[in-house]
Amino acid sequence: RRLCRDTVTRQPLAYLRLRRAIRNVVEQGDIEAGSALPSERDLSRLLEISRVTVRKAIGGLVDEGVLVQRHGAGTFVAERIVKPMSRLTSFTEDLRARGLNPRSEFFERSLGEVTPEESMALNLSPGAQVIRLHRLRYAEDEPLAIERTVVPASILSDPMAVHDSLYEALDHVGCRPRRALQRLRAVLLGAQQARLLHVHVGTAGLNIERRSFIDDGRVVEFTVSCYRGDIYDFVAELAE
Ligand code: 16G
Repeated sequence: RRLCRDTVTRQPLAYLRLRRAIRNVVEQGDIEAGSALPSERDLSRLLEISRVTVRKAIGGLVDEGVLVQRHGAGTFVAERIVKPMSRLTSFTEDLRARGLNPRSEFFERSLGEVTPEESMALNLSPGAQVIRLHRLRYAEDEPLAIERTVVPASILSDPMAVHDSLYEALDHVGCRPRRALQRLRAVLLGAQQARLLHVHVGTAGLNIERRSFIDDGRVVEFTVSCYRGDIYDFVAELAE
């Protein structure tokens, strides 16, 4: 509706104008999340601008995470995942609550001796055993986060007990996290992380450290997660 020809073509850098115009339309909710954008050809006819310009503008918005392209299906307004910050839930629970199917690809699932850094994070003495998980977390086929977790082996002794969800495994041994401290930091994804998460190098990531505790005060996990900043919104309710 708002994408009329005059607003787009009068500028020297037409593709930047178009890019901004589409972004505004999406941000104002004129096109709903998940819905399809008109085809490149239709947009180019409608606005009387070249397809090259349209393609460039759309490509930029795909890089920004505003739009997503699906092979053979077209271009869609990206749907963001809103994650409440104030609830101590797991990746698996968050996704199931949204009707999505979580799964993990494990790079590491092992038992070993704690490193000095891990012993500080977990309040363990040197020489203690820990289990380590390094995983790529997916919703269906879409990678969403990379996580590295350490858990004291005194709480969970068999790394293979984590089939997919850590919190489910902790539930089984009666050690569900009750409280957690979380630190969130912005990062730019490097080559390796970007490749795993199927995004461009330099896409924003949310680096989140979580230390969770059980009732008796012991630290049950230390996890460093890298969530995709192009699709995740972390929200918290604040009170005075
Ligand atoms: C979430 C937690 C992570 C926890 C994981 C367990 C954040 C930022 N991080 O990703 O600390 O280890 O869930 O999920 O929310 P799981 O039970 O599915 O393995």
